[in-house]
Amino acid sequence: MAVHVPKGWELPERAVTPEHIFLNRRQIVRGLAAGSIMAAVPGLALAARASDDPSAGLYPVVRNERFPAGEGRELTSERKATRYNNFYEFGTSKKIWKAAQALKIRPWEVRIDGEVETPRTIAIDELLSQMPLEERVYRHRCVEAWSMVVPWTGFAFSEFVRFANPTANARYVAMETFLDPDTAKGQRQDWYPWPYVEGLTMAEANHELAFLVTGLYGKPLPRQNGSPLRLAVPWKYGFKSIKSIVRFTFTAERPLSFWEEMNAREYGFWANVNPDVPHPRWSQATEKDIGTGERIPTQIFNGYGEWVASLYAGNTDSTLYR
Ligand SMILES: Nc1nc2c(c(=O)[nH]1)N[C@H]1C(S)=C(S)[C@@H](COP(=O)(O)O)O[C@H]1N2
Ligand SMILES: [Mo]
Repeated sequence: MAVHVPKGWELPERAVTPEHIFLNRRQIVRGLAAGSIMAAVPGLALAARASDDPSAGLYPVVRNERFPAGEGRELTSERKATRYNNFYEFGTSKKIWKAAQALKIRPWEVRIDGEVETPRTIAIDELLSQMPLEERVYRHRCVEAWSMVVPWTGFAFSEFVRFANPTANARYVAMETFLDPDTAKGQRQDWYPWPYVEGLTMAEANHELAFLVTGLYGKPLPRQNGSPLRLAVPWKYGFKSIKSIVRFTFTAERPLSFWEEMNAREYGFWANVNPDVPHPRWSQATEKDIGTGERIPTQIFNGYGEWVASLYAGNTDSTLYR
């Protein structure tokens, strides 16, 4: 008997329960007028901060339903996703969200150079006005064995590649985070190879899942989540998803990423999620969902195998999964 096994994109959306946006824009404006009352309520202060962002009027945008959250997964609450972060520029604990408010997100320019027809620098708001924004619910799996499910807003990396117009010599794209030790105290710790760098092959960058993120929960991206521009490559460990990007350099040579430079044995260039390849110091078989608190099995390519496995067909690199 032929059994029809549904593909991920055929599964119902019931697994994802969009949470209510607890403040609408009018409430935020009213809150701003209330001034000092805001300071007493941290949640309100943060929402007001997001509305300070000149791109606030672009949100929310329509969700692309092509990428389901997965059976049994719920959206992680906005509060959890914005209060439990990795952003070493602001400290090595998960509680950097307050420190990250020091980040100056305007003016913000993005440099595009290396193997491109015409190197250029573009202001973030100009870039935003040229890219087709959509919302996508993605799973995010940190190498530390925790995970979340969040609605990012952004644009397909392939759209950005088209805009950047790389030459035929480009085989990789390197991305770089800002460097500003005055506001980011973590960058005064000089044993780290600042600035944070990550990279993808051109095939990965052009893959439909590779997403450049500018928003979260239908609002501009909070600073602690990597405002104003970060990457989301959900089939890879979270450290690949570089935050607060200021530069894209197209190259013929594979870039050396921040974590690879720190410890190549533990964190490689590929970093594809695989439950069967343990980290040298812990198992990757399961992960803790920081929303539900449940421990759940980790899936190959974080459950995106049906989309991305073909990218690595015939790739026998022993570091494909770390
Ligand atoms: N520039 C920069 N990008 C970064 C990091 C960082 O420390 N600095 N941490 C990475 C790691 S390990 C993870 S898990 C995710 C965390 O993203 P989130 O805080 O939005 O959940 O960001 C990634 N991008
Ligand atoms: Mo991570």
